[in-house]
Amino acid sequence: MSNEFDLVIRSGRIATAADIFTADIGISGGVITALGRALGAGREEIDASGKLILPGGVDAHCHFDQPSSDGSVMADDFESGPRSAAFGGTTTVIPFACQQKGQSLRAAIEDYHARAEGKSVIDYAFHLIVTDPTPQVLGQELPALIREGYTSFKIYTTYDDLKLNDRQIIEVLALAKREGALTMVHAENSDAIAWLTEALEAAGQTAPRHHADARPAIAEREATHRAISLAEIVDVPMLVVHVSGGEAMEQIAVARAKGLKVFAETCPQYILLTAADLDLDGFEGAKHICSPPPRDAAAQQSVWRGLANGTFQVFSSDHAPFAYDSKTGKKLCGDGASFAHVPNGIPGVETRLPLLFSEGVGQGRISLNRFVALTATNPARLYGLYPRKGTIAVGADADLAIWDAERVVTVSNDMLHHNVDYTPYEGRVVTGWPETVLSRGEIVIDGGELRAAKGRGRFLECGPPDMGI
Ligand code: DUC
Ligand code: ZN
Ligand code: ZN
Repeated sequence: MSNEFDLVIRSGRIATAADIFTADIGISGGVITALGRALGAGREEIDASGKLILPGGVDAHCHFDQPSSDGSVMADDFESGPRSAAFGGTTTVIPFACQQKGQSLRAAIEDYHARAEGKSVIDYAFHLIVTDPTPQVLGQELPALIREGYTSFKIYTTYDDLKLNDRQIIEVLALAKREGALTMVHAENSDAIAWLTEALEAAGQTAPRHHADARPAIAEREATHRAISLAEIVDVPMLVVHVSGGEAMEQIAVARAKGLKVFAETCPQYILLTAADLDLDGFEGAKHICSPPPRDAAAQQSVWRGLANGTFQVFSSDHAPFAYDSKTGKKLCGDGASFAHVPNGIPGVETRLPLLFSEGVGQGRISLNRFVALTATNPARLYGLYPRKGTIAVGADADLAIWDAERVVTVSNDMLHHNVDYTPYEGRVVTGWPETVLSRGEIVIDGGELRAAKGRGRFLECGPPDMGI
């Protein structure tokens, strides 16, 4: 008798955003074709009894091989970044294609496709970063790109080479409304940060820990409020990325209570780090310089509440990889340079899921269904990849992570697969780790070993955002 399936995964405990049940998964042609008990034979079979099977994670905020105007170089490209993601149970990444001011958006996306070509081990889409919304960009390029599958873009309210003014933000939001795209906003008040930075530097307060003083929660709150207000004027949904604590969350919660479609994302650094992690011996605190900065224990508690109560829909890594001991990384301007000249960002694409699983599900702060929603289903929906990605259902791509939910792992940089020379989570003990990871039915990670070929990952065109979550 011929095999009914290419692969059958037997008897795993399956969790989606809605359900938890034990079943076999039948896979053919890279797609889930059956869920049930005692399915027919597969050409290959995996016994997953005693294991947890989750949809492969969708990391909707990560940066790979993104050039910067300061000369810093990201440590991960489209080979090492997605590889590291896969080891951590993620099967889809959505990095950014960043327009440089003066550059056409079309040229930016072509550049990033060239950077990614033949490298990624898992599937990937792109968000755009719009830094120069010229009439040509707004009138022609962006509408065309949205129709071609780039249905979300990020805009900044800070960084001189990236930020938009309020008028430009309104124009971009209006375009998102016309074309049915989703705008992601980095919300921090640029002028307040510049003024604080100057004052701190004038007082000789340049150590890494002063990064947190230069970018206070109030600056994030103000810009979050402003971005929400501009979206309300235009009457369009939008998403606030990398929210760090209660101040900005209050703005989002009030807006949502009023019925506005404001979505929000947070990241591991805001539940696990605080500003104290920027205050390490010597220059070591530079390892934790990211924006917005991690805050304090109260902010962490607020973020946990927001993960549990629905203020946040998305939990992403914001993997922005700069090596610590490198002249193109954290030491770009030397060991001991002012915080203002340290590249912003921390690595985390591989640790995102195990950290939230252990600290969130394991510690009873969020349910397993909510974990799946935050890390896979919601980002797939918001960014137009659902139901192909982000769930376990008949017809979905067989993107799966088989977890040993009991496995105790001490995180160390040696065991990770990124190209960064540190992890912010060194020595942290977690319970639960993805051991076998499948992408479109192909085993990519097998018991902790990479099995798949570089470049097998495919580019994904995103459909319209599903904002009904
Ligand atoms: N914003 C990001 O989204 N990532 C890294 C740094 C930043 O400011
Ligand atoms: Zn940002
Ligand atoms: Zn980012």
